[in-house]
Amino acid sequence: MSLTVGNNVSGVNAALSAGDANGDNIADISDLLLLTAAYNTQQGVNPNYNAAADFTSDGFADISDLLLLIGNYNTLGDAFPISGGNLTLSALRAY
Ligand SMILES: [Ca+2]
Repeated sequence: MSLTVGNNVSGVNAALSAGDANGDNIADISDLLLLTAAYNTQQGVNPNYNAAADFTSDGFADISDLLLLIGNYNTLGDAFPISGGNLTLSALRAY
């Protein structure tokens, strides 16, 4: 299968690791640092809030996000061959 970023994609089941704040398809120390910088913040309230580190998408960067990151620590999401690299969370968010 080959996908091109920028086109609509359907019928693709891809598992991306919750805990991947920087979109490199692995939950690791880089993501932990991003969550740490945004920890205990709320969307629209705290300027340090980072939606990319809010893995539960509930508007809070908090313990629930940390638990997801810990649960997936040092794990890779699915990789698909696409032009320009692998399918990543940041590539999906660009759609
Ligand atoms: Ca959250």
